[in-house]
Amino acid sequence: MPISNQKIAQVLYEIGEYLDMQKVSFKPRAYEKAAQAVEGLAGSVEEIYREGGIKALKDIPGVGESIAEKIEELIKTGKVKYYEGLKKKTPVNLGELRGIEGLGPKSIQKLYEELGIRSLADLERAAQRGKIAGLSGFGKKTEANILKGIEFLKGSSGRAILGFAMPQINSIEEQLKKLKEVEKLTVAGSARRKKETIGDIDILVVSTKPEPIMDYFTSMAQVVRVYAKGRTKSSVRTRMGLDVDLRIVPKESYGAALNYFTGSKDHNVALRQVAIKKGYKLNEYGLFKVGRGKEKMVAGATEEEVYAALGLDYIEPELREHTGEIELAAKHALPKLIGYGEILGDLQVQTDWTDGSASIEKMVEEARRRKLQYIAITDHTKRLAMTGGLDEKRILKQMAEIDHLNKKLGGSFKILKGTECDILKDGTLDLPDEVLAKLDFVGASVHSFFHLPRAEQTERVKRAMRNPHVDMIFHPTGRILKRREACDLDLDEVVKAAKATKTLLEIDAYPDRSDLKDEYIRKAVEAGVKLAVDSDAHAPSHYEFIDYGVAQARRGWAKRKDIVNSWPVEKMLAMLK
Ligand code: DGT
Ligand code: CA
Ligand code: CA
Ligand code: ZN
Repeated sequence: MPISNQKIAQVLYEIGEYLDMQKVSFKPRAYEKAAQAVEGLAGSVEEIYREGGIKALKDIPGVGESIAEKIEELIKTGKVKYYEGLKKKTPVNLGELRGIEGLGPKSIQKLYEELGIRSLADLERAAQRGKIAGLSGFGKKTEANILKGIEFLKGSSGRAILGFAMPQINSIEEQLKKLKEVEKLTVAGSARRKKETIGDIDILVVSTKPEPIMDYFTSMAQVVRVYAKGRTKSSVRTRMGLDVDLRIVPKESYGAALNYFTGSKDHNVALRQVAIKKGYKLNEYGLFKVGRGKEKMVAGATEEEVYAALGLDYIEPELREHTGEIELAAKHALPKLIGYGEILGDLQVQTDWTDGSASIEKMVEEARRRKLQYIAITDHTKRLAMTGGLDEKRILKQMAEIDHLNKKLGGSFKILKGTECDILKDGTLDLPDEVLAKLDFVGASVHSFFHLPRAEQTERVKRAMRNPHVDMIFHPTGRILKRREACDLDLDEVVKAAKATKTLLEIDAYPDRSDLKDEYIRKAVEAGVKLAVDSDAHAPSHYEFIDYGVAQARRGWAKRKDIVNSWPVEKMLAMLK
């Protein structure tokens, strides 16, 4: 079994965290940096090692001799002795406990030392009995937040984050497509509608010979359980904990089946009502004219013909949530959504000046390779000390470097001088106005005090928007899927203030953020607030997340004119405050 970059990164992260728990200095940060670099690599670390050995590993940014040796050991033996030793010293389930928002390595160490907490179950028991509130440095509020975090984790388990599940979906898709019996294959369900999280993967195949496909599907290497195996439908569970449904249909029914299995269920139900009103019957086999005991198929081979026969314009999968799309399709008034591939620039990019893994040059190089025309360098600011956030002096230095790089580029690509400036507790900013005034682009975001009461949190963000230099609020609600709830914010107020102050709102495409989410995007679009789709890249490979942000924008009914970084750089800059 080849070892994935993700697994290697996880081991490196955990080594860093165990070292941090044991109060070792400097080393934890080195492991974290190396882990980030590994995570962000486009190619396979194992292959890099097989081709070039330790020496090639050391070319990965942040990977020195000692870390390279550990990666080698992991690839060769599946284990790292050093890591096992650290685990023995503090035998806690870091993977589990780190899932609770706000629990860092040092708190975990303390909970272990004082209360013997090793697992999530231990933690929940102790919190329920009020034992955590009594520890110095914890208190009642922390205890309540821990319980909240545990509840949150339970509520969101079972669903996978689309962007993180996508490599798995692609791999299954590719394997099945290689079978000669597969005539056509489409991923349907919530993954086709591009929902931010998916309950399972639904795959639709056209074939006249289902048996060998089902045999193959139920015995793929990643399958750990077969729930059902039949001629038209099989269901399995993968090693990564995702369920996959495979359905095989004949060519004539493909469109109707795709429509049915794409959903959403509410969209399907409403569509069926339209059919009934027209004297038709709609199901996964086709659209039928019903009359005197006889049924005649009128459409079914393609989705387009099904919608057309119902008198509707084609409805993009991202809109199929039964929130008005059918009515508009009947009136030929659906919006023309922003398209994949229409993003020209990325307005949130971190570099190795703070917690990104790559240099400005590397981030520029990859952006150009992906045909972007501009990026804003938006490293963190000083309050976010753990990322090495920039103070006034260092950001001025970075600006000089960007000027220099822009000159070298000679206008073929534009690097914008930007920041991801922390919004402090009271809504003021982490950099002085004189510095913000010198930047091309100012993004501001909340990275602390996530639990302020609604009115205070809303006023905090509004105050930041009133700053004449703040162009955009990054990841406005601060949520992290499966880990942290959104801040309690009055989004209607935020949207109103964005409009009044001409502040942009971000659609952060990083898969576990997807922030703003679809319904809020739609509110912003309706209010005439402009948005941007950013990758929030911390490594070159992260630009690929942009498509998930576009998906989210489409689910929020956004058009090209709503998304400022789908515009050329001059036009985009001209619309900033
Ligand atoms: P998920 O998996 O929870 O993220 O959401 P979906 O939408 O992928 O739902 P899933 O996998 O249960 O079913 C796939 C599609 O099949 C769903 O979007 C619509 C269709 N479907 C499933 N059950 C029903 C049903 O009871 N009635 C109708 N009309 N359609 C259904
Ligand atoms: Ca599904
Ligand atoms: Ca399903
Ligand atoms: Zn951020």
